[in-house]
Amino acid sequence: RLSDAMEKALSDQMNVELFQSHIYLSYGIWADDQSYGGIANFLFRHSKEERDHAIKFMQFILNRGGKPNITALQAADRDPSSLTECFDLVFKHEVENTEKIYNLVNMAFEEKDWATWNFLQWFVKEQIEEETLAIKLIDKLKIAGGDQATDESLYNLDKDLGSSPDDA
Ligand code: OFO
Repeated sequence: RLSDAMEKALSDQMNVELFQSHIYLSYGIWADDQSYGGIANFLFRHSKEERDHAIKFMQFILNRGGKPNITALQAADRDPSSLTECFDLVFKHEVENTEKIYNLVNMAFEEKDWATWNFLQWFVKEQIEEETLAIKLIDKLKIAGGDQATDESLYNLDKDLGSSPDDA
């Protein structure tokens, strides 16, 4: 069974994942409103992934006899001022989340809670992929010309992100 401290920490992380989902949703709304329909689509897809992460935490806590607790969600950040800022913020949020996952791994290790430690390894791997993906986004935008990109290169980037699978 989970320790009380671990149950609370995993439940908190479930809420963090819901917040991540919230953030991607808000950036997606911003992008769509700026007429970047493809980028919005990418961000909306990712918002769903973050919700799935929350559900994984929820399910794990339930399976181990605990009870997760849904807390109030913090409001999403203000809108980004540019695509560059939007992608930089995506990266920043992922890095912060990685740190939270590492703290949990450390806690599982200290408690010798190997079931939780093993469960968290999926997230360790996932965070590597998500940070790589965020770096790729930043690079793609740089290649397109960053905030000085022409309409044509932004059009192509938008089209590319609208259809490419998240691990592309
Ligand atoms: Fe993008 O993070 Fe969930 O884990």
